[in-house]
Amino acid sequence: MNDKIVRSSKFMSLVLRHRPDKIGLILDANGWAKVSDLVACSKNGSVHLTTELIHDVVALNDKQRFVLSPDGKLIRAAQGHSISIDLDLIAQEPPQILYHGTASRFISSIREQGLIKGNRHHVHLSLDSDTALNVGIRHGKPVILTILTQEMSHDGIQFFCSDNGVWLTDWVEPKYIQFPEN
Ligand code: HQG
Repeated sequence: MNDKIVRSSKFMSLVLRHRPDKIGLILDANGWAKVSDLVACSKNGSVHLTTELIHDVVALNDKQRFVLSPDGKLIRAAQGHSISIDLDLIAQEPPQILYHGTASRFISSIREQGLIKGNRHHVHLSLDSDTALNVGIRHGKPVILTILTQEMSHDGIQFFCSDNGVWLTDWVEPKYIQFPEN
C-alpha cells in the first residue's frame, strides 16, 4: 500500500468512525455516508479524496475496514466507531472460543472488571490468536486471552459479526476469560 492510500485510510477511519463533524459530513443512523458527500467534504480536511481513491482504499485496506453499498453510492466503516450509530448487525451464534489481544498492563484490571468496551461500541474479539496478537501489540506487551464464547452464548449473551469478520459483544465477565498461566 502506498503512502497516499495509508493516509486516506486513516482519514476515512477518523471521519467515518469518530469525527464526521470535523469535515461537515453527515452519516445516517446506520453509519453510512454518501460517497459523493465524502468526496465533497474531504475538501475541508487534510486529505482530498476522489471516488477512485476511495475505491482503492476499500479494495486495498488490510483489514477491510470500509464497506460500499451494493450500488457503490454509500460507504461506512465496518466497525470501530466511537460515535453513536446502529450497525444493524444481526446477532449470531459465535464459535466455541474467540480470542482477545490486550497488553500485560491491563490484566489486573481485566481480572476485576472483565473486558469493557471503553470508547468503542463493543468489545472486539478475534477469530484466531495471530490476529489477537497483532491487536494486543498495539497497546504494549501483548497477552492473548481466550474467551469462552459458547458458554456466554448459552447464558444468553449476544454476539455480532462485523462485515469484516470482527466478533463483537457488549461485555465479557471475568468468569468467561481464560488468562495465560504466567
Ligand atoms: C483494554 C483495531 C483495562 C482492551 C483492532 C484493549 C481491533 C481493558 C483496550 C479494534 C479492560 C481498548 C479494537 C479493563 C478492556 N481494564 N483495560 N477492564 N477491558 N481493556 O483499541 O480491542 O485498526 O479500544 O483489552 O484490530 O484493542 O481500529 O480496543 O487493550 O479490531 O480497525 O482496553 O481496533 O482495529 O483498546 O481494538 P481499543 P482493541 P482498527
